[in-house]
Amino acid sequence: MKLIIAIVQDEDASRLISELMNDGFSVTKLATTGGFLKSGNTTLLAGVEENRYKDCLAIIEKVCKSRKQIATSPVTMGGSSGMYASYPIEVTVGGATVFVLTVDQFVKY
Ligand code: 2BA
Repeated sequence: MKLIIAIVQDEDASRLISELMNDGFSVTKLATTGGFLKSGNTTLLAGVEENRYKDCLAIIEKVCKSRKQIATSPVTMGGSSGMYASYPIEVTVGGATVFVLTVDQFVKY
């Protein structure tokens, strides 16, 4: 069995959950926050059988789109002056950041 951890954008989460569930996958949704943008994203957990995890990955790849976002980056001015200025930077977020872990044991009580 594999545990798929997929970090996706909020905009893609509902459709992704629907498509995964329609295909028979069990999913848990977590509300998470990206460390860099400090804005909300969604992390999905899916425990899937070894012979099906590639189908799960294919759905994630199909549904999750990459998008450009503008982030504000703080930069220090003049080293010891202690002054800060912000400038906008464009980052491409997603489609999805996915970790695939091998599960040692899966039990339900
Ligand atoms: P954030 O950390 O908010 O990152 C959002 C996007 O900002 C990233 O998109 C990337 O394009 C950019 N970014 C992140 N760190 C950066 C840095 N130090 N310098 C410049 N740009 C940077 P994605 O790579 O698609 O990541 C989307 C979200 O997936 C991340 O949100 C984070 O929540 C998660 N993530 C990505 N890689 C991860 C990893 N190795 N471990 C854990 N979570 C990860």
